[in-house]
Amino acid sequence: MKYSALNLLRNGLRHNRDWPEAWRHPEPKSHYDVIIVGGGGHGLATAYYLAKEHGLRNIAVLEKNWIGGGNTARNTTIVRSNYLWTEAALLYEKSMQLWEGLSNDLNYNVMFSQRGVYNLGHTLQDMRDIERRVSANRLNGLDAEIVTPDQLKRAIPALNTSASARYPILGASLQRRAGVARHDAVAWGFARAADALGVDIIEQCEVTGIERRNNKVTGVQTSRGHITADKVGVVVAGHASVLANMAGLRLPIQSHPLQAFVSEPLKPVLDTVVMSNAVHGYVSQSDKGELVIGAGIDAYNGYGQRGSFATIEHALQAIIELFPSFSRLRLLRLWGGIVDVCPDACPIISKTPVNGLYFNCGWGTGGFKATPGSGWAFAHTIARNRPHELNAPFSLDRFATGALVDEHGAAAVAH
Ligand code: FAD
Ligand code: PYC
Repeated sequence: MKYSALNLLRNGLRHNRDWPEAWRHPEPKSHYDVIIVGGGGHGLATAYYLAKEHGLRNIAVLEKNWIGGGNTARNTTIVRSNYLWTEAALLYEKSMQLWEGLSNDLNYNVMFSQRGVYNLGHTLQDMRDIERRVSANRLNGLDAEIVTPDQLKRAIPALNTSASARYPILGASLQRRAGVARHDAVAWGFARAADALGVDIIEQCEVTGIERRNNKVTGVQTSRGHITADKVGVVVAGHASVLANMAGLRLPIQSHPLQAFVSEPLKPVLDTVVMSNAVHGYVSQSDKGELVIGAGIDAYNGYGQRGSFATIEHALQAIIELFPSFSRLRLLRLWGGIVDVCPDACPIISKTPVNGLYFNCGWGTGGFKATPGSGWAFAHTIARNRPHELNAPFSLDRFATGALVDEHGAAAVAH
């Protein structure tokens, strides 16, 4: 580890005075080889791997607000790779492997904590699905196991494993390498590392148009002027359809609000992540002590970063069903983000019918875990103008050929 406790102490005593900027704030140049639209984790990771793995240097990330202010900072930080189908499992597992070395690679502590993720089963059908997914995961070389209610009770004492519960717990899948990471740190770490490789990170710069000539991208219009580019990669999560529209494209995506909330902080009570599709809620405990809770998307489409109270009530019922003692806690705050959902609950990492224009979107409720892998695969696709074998199944043409990868089950609670 390259972190220095002495440095931390020195800066703490100086009240952070004289800290250098973590990344520069350059004026936009008139031309870039590659423009990445969207300064969330995925966009920043793409720029970082374009520079690091493909040697490109003349790159800009254009962000309409501040970096990491979108879903990157609004998610509940669950990282896992236990998807059902080989195509998805290998993509998310690539990401998991990058997570495992990310703090060292970026020289920035992203606080990746492999505390395990449990997916509970409450019915015989749940248990059949769990057995199928655990077997498929193992065949793909992923760590996955099935645990019994007794094992659950020992591992998670606060969980209600009583056989007389309204939805008794029959067992669970467990991925031990799964866990959580500090979301802001992921954005800041990628930003600092990309900047160090010469990437221009330009905040407060909204892309308002995508320019094309003879079916080839030529640049973008922005709130800070016109910028030309040889290639443009769009990674704007919930706003992918808006950007696609600027280029005359239509994506098979629906945008929905997804909410989450935290309780007041309490002493350590839950040292893992618990998710349940059946009662429809999930919970973990943050380093600050807050319980981090969420559930499904709000069913309607919209771009407002808030949702309905009915969804919150439903999620809390689920959590109190699982952890009755949590009923004594107060909620501290709640928020929403806009997620972009594809018909098969899988992402799009793809070239488009416009030459030099690429889209990375459709991660729906589950893209945080994919941040490094998504950036890595998208960088390959942009640099080589063809997908890597890991993301080839997630090209746009699957919606024409019908080769969908249905991950509604493994995409889990939030869908
Ligand atoms: P963002 O961080 O949203 O980045 C996109 C950026 O594009 C934004 O900063 C936005 O301002 C910018 N942008 C948009 N339009 C323009 C424009 N015209 N010009 C310039 N910039 C623009 N995933 C998990 O794996 N695990 C979880 O536990 C999890 N929990 C979630 C909980 C909630 C409540 C939410 C909302 C999402 C959750 N997700 C989770 C999903 C995850 O957050 C997203 O899939 C992921 O963060 C998307 O990453 P991103 O970098 O593309 O998005
Ligand atoms: O994909 O694991 C996930 C997830 C949990 C909460 C939202 N998404």
